[in-house]
Amino acid sequence: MQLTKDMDIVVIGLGRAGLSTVRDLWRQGLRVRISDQRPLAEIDAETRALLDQSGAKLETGGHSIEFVRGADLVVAGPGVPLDLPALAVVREWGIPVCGELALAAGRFPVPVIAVTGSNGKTTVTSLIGALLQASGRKPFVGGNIGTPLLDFFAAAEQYDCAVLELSSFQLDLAGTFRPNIGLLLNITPDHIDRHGSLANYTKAKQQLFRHQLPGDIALLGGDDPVAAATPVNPGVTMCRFGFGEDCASRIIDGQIAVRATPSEKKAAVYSLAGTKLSSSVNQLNAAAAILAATLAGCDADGIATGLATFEPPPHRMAEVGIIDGVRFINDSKATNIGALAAALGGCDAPVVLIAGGRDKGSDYTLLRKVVAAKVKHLVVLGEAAPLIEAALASVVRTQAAATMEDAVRQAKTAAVAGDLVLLAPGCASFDMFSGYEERGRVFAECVDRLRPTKV
Ligand code: UMA
Ligand code: ADP
Repeated sequence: MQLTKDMDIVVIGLGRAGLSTVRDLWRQGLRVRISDQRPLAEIDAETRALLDQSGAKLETGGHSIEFVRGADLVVAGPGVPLDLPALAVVREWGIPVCGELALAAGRFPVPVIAVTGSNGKTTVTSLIGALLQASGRKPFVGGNIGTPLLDFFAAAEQYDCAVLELSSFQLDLAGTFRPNIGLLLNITPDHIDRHGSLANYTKAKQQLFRHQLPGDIALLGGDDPVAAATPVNPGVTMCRFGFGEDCASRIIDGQIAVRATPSEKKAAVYSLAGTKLSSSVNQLNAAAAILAATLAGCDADGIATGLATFEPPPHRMAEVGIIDGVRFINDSKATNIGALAAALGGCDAPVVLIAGGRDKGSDYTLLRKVVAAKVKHLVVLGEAAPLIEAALASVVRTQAAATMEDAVRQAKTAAVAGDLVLLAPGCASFDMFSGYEERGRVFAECVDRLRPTKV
């Protein structure tokens, strides 16, 4: 996006991404005004001091139409809803609205690998980073995973490639951003409350490939019908990964066989035995990441080393204890029904499931089949409890819990030796916790308290 020094730019939302955006614009010598819905007192002291020093105009406690008047460009943070009244007016006035990806478009001096999908983004993004690093490369790893993507430009000289995790929120306002290698892992319903429909959510995800040019690469999840059928631009190389025969990166008996080009006679084969990537969803994630790393130029030794040493991010199908023969699994990051279904699909023992939290407009009846097949008892928790109970009580014995402590105790009572107690909420955590990390931590603490005390 072409920016000029005389432009009046308004940034809406001063979170991690918003602050990184402001810094990026300042580095380019541009003037910025900032609007945040939080009252001034809730903005941390360091940020306030920085803003004071800069003399930037700041609006707090909401977004007024007056404040955006006269802007030449409005940059919205990823968490800012697009139907915000101030943004609607801005659009009516013909002022362009963009996000951080649009500001990054065309500026990366290194190859960009970008990962999106409903589930597996963080695991695949961090795994690609690990494979590149083990191959002697210097990747920037950022985006939705935590480090804002515009931070890249604060130290661009340190990196020889960028690996970005991208959310549908970011892709909604991506401008002409294009990755050299784009990965779409899967599409299952999520964030319907924000996007309005599954069709809009799907469109946002597929936006990843919209501006790719001949020579770029699109990698698609082969086992997900929507991802696999995503159209790509003429001249873009498309490969799939998954279990199917047509996959360039194919899972066969827990091993990944990769043919970077169809003409390659012999596949490179990577075993996941002895790695922390052996679960069925992580086999898929490994197939995606290995393919991306191979196409980015990593050699087999580097990839094998990266796989062997990779530590998956926490709160994803992590065993937190075995008590009286019952295994307790923390999958607090399962914040949508696709992740919940995938978690259940990979369970090899009867499951006592703890689910619920803040609803995101999900249709829980889609879980009936997998719940009927895998779950012997369901404990529902949080704001979505009545919705989940209404959708699933006809296929499984269901009980409501008021707190995580209650939920864990009820689950333990319903389980016998050999069963799994699985926390896979299928919902956001913000009704009861600060985030999925706190929810997972509290779950593990409650499990710990079930252990017999030593005398
Ligand atoms: N705000 C407003 N007006 C609004 C809404 C929010 O002013 O209408 C302000 C809030 O007061 C707050 C700030 O915006 O000051 C919050 O900004 P944000 O919600 O855009 O979040 P950031 O802190 O900037 O974090 C964002 C991503 N958050 C979201 O997309 C919601 C982080 O992803 C990302 O790690 C971070 O940028 C760095 O790139 C988190 C996330 O939950 C993990 N992502 C969603 C997901 O994974 O499902 C998409
Ligand atoms: P994201 O960043 O997309 O949220 P994560 O790697 O953080 O993805 O995993 C989120 C949730 O999705 C976890 O519950 C995890 O067990 C599950 N998951 C991970 N990979 C996949 C996959 N390929 N397909 C379905 N679910 C997955």
